[in-house]
This record gives sequence, structure tokens and C-alpha cells, in this order.
Amino acid sequence: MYTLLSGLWKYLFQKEEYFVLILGLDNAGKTTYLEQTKTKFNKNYQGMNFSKITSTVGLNIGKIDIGRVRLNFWDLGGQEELQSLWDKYYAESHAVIYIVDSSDRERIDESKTAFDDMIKNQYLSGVPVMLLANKQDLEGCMKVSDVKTVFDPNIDLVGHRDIQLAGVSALKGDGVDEGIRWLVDCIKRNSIERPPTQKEIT
Ligand code: G3D
Ligand code: MG
Repeated sequence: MYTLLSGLWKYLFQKEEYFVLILGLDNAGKTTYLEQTKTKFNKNYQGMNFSKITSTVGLNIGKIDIGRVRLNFWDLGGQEELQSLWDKYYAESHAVIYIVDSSDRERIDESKTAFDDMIKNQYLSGVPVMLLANKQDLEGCMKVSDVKTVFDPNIDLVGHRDIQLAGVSALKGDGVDEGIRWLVDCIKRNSIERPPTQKEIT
């Protein structure tokens, strides 16, 4: 009886809590993407004025609930000197969203190098990765297929995990909803390897 009741209690009041890292070079659009995600998934979230977003020095956090899943986001600063902090979060993370500025051809190789460093890290082994070619709304930006060409060569570093590349506009919100839902499915699939923490709804 106790098991039954506690099972019911869990079903009604507990969420499965996961942690998602948002990585990429500075100016890629990470904080804009987080704000857009919160705006889309949190009914009561008013959202901040996108033009007020300033460069992230420490860490932005945010959370959304999708059914019984709670995603906690960590949006880390992308400047070179801050990239060394990324790996402190790897062991605790259930997924990575890696954001590329498709309008910045000059830094695409730099972004790829940072991506390779991230993806080969043993503490992220098997963790789902969503690679986003952001700023697709800008005329003349690299197309998703161009970004794919740059990011493809070291695909063997990726290992056995769910990974997808998609085009988005964090500013306009295009592609945000579908991407997050894809990621939730992947996170759930990988939850035997990386279980969630259980949390009571507050
Ligand atoms: P970061 O957190 O990765 O450093 P930000 O990046 O979210 O602070 O965004 C950096 C700049 O890129 C911002 O412009 C922001 O408005 C812009 N940006 C982010 N996503 C998009 C997008 O999808 N399309 C376009 N056109 N711009 C985007 P400012 O001018 O404020 O520096
Ligand atoms: Mg930022």
C-alpha cells in the first residue's frame, strides 16, 4: 500500500529534473536562445527585451517545464578565457546545446575548435548534443549545409550519442520549439545512462 501511495505521490508531484548546457562562442546568440526558450515554454514569462541582452560574464540560468520534465539551463560565457570553465559543468549535464553564429564566417573555425574540445571530453560521453546554426534570419549568412561542411570532418569524435544540426533564429524564435522537444526526447532516451534528479514541484 505504501509503495502504491508513494508511487502515486511521485506521479502527481514529482518532476524529473535535467541540466542542459548552452555553449558556443561569445555573440553566438546563447542568451537570446535561452530567453526565447523561456518565453516559448513558460506561460507566465513576460520575457526580457531582446535588445537589452548584454554579454554574459558569469552564468545565466533558466528553467522550463515540459510535462513532468524540468529542464534547467546553464548559459555559460563564451569568451575564450571563460571557455576553460565549461568542463566544470560536464559531469552534471544531461545535454548540450551548441550555438554557432552562421553570420560570422571569420570565427566559424574557432567555433569548430571549441566544439571539438567540448565533444571529445570524456565527461560528456554519450550525452545528446544539439548543434544550432543560429541567425538564419540574416541575409548572406552561412546555410545549414555550409555549417555542416565545417563541422563534419571530425565526426568520429562525436561517438555514440544523439546529435543533430538544425538552423534556427534565436531572435525570431524560428526552430526553437522543435529543437527543445527533440532534445527532451533524447534526454529521456539517455536517462538510463544519465538519470534525472527527482524534484518535488514547488
Ligand atoms: P551570447 O549570449 O552567445 O554571447 P547574445 O549572444 O544572445 O548576447 O547575442 C549576441 C548578439 O546576436 C545580440 O545582438 C543578439 O541580438 C544577436 N542575435 C542572437 N540571435 C540572433 C538571431 O537569431 N538573429 C539575429 N539577427 N541576431 C541574433 P546585439 O546587437 O545586441 O549585440
Ligand atoms: Mg550571453
